[in-house]
This record gives sequence, structure tokens and C-alpha cells, in this order.
Amino acid sequence: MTSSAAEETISSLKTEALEQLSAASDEAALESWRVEFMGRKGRLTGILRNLGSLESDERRAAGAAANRLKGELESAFEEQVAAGKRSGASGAAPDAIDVTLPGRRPRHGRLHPSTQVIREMLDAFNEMGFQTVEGNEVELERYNFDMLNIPADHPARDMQDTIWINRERDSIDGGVLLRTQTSPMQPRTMEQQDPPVRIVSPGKCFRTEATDATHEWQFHQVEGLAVDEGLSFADLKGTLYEFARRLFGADRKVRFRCDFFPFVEPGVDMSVDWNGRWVEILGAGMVHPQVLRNVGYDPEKYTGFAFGVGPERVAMLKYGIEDIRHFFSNDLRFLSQF
Ligand code: FA5
Repeated sequence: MTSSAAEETISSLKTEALEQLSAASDEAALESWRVEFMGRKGRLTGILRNLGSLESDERRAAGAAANRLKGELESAFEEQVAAGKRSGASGAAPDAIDVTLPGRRPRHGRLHPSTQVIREMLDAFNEMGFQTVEGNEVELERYNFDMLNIPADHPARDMQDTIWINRERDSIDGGVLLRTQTSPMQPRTMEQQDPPVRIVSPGKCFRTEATDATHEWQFHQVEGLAVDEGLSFADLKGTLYEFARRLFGADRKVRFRCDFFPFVEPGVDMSVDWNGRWVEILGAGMVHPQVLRNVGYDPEKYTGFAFGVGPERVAMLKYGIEDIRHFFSNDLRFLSQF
């Protein structure tokens, strides 16, 4: 056997072996292939054995080619065994695409109705000059309550029965909780920048509510805050009227009533007419001087207004949804209507 003849034999053995291997579809065929080509008396082993009869130069070249082929056939064999296991007994790969099936339109996902309404609300406020900032769902007691003029013994805390993560008041930050409102973004923002401030901040809030048609234990709010020299209650009303006009149209009736929140003075809530019934969608008011002092702003120089809107309530009014509990029950029959 000359070197080139040996290399030619190796090359044609490769073609033949790979062809037969790809046709070996069951365990028995794979085993007889292995015995024929790779076994102790197999054809490749035979070639390797005969290398000794060649001249040393020729032996080196043919030996390298034969060893390369051995490696290639071994990995091709392993691959074929693995493919056989994947396809199971039927012999057809389970993930094979059946091109004879009729085409089907893929199901499209869509944004949750709360997200859609939040985006619409943010668009309205952004166009009025409010910048969007993001807050944390897990909040410090200090920002959720203390900085907002709600000290530990204040009865207003009871109205927001709270999901605590850690109740220890071992530092100025106090405990850790799932925020009950987006209002902590007021002091957090004011600590970071000097006036003028004009921000909106969307996000989730959590309270241990006894749920009913208009109360969930988790819901969203969009907080708003504007602080500058000379802002008045007229600015608050103008902003919220414009917001209601944008979201509900010019004909929808809205109503302001006095309300109490420790971080504003005076405080109001705004309700929207729903078939002759008033549904409250937001709390608002002029920022309390103590809240401005808490962040180092001078209340003699600056005034501001703040508001917190519930987008689920807004969506209920916009689309005639009669029960807020649909929003988080994850029922596609409800969610796919929006
Ligand atoms: C507040 O949470 C105040 N932080 C709002 C505020 C901000 C006042 C800035 C003044 C200045 P209240 O608890 O009323 O207030 O909630 C405000 C809005 O969030 C409600 O009008 C309602 O739309 C929504 N909301 C409150 N609780 C729930 C609930 N359990 N389920 C669904 N929406 C709720």
C-alpha cells in the first residue's frame, strides 16, 4: 500500500461510512455500523493496522489522515445516537416542522389596560410640562409616611393599612414596607433637585384592603408634583381639569370636594360622573409647608401642588368596567378586550 493509495482508501472509506451512518435510523443499524467501521475487526481499524507496512514518511501522512477520520467518525456516531434518542421510537424528530399544516395567524400580546391608561395619562401630563420619574415599590417608612408629615402616631396611617417587610424603627429611615401610595416620590424628588419641580411618577401601591368593586389590595397610582415660586390653587385646578378633559372628553362632569391628607393644605379629591354616580379618581392639594421644610425648601419662597390619581379607576370610567378586581385576576377574556 503506497501513501497516496492509503489516503485515497481513507477518503473513500469516509464517504461510505458517513453515508451509511446517516441512513442508520435505529439502534440495531447503528450497532452494525459501529462494528463494521469502528469495531476491533472493523475497516478503519484494519487500515490503522496496515500502517506499519508503509515507509516512514508515507506512514506519518496516512496515520494522521486515519486518526483524523477516527475522530470524525466517533463524533458523527455520537451525534447520530443522540438524534435517534431525541426523535424517539417513531423516528421523526418531534420538533420537525410540518409544512403541510395550514398557516395560522400568531396570537399577538397586548399591553395591560392599566399600562395603556397610565401611558395615556403620562402623555397628557408630559405635554403639560411634567417629567416622568420612576420610584421604588419597596419603600422606607421615612418616605412613605414621616417626610410626608405623617408621624408614627398619626391616625392617617390607619387609613392605609400597610404591608410591612420590616417594622423595626431602629434608624431615621424607620421600617421597610410595600409603599401604600406613590407620594414618597414627592420628598424623594425634592431632595434630589432645587425648584422648579414638575414631575409625574407612575407605579404600583399596596394596602391590606378589604377588596370590593372599587378597592384592590394592589393598584397603581400616578403621582404629580409641581413646586415653584407663585404656584396657586388655580394652577392645581387648571392642570387637573385639563387632565380630565384629555382623558374623558370635554363633556364629562368632574367635581372637587374638600378632603384631608396630612401632606397638603388645603386638600381635595376629584370625582368623575359615572351614570349619575360620582367616582373618586384622585386626591390632591397644595403641598404642606412642613413637607417643603422637610426637604430644605423655603415655604416662604416656594409653593406647590400635588396629586395622586388611580389609573384603574380612570380605566373603569373610560371603558365602563364595573369591578376593579378584573384588572388583576388575569382572565384573558377580560384582558383581550382592550
Ligand atoms: C392617596 O393615596 C394620596 N397619596 C393622594 C394624594 C397625592 C393626595 C398627592 C394629595 C397629594 P388616596 O388613598 O385617596 O390618596 O388614593 C388616591 C387614589 O388612588 C384614589 O382616588 C384612587 O383612585 C386610588 N386608590 C386608592 N386606594 C385604592 C384601592 N384600594 N384600589 C384602587 N385604587 C385605589
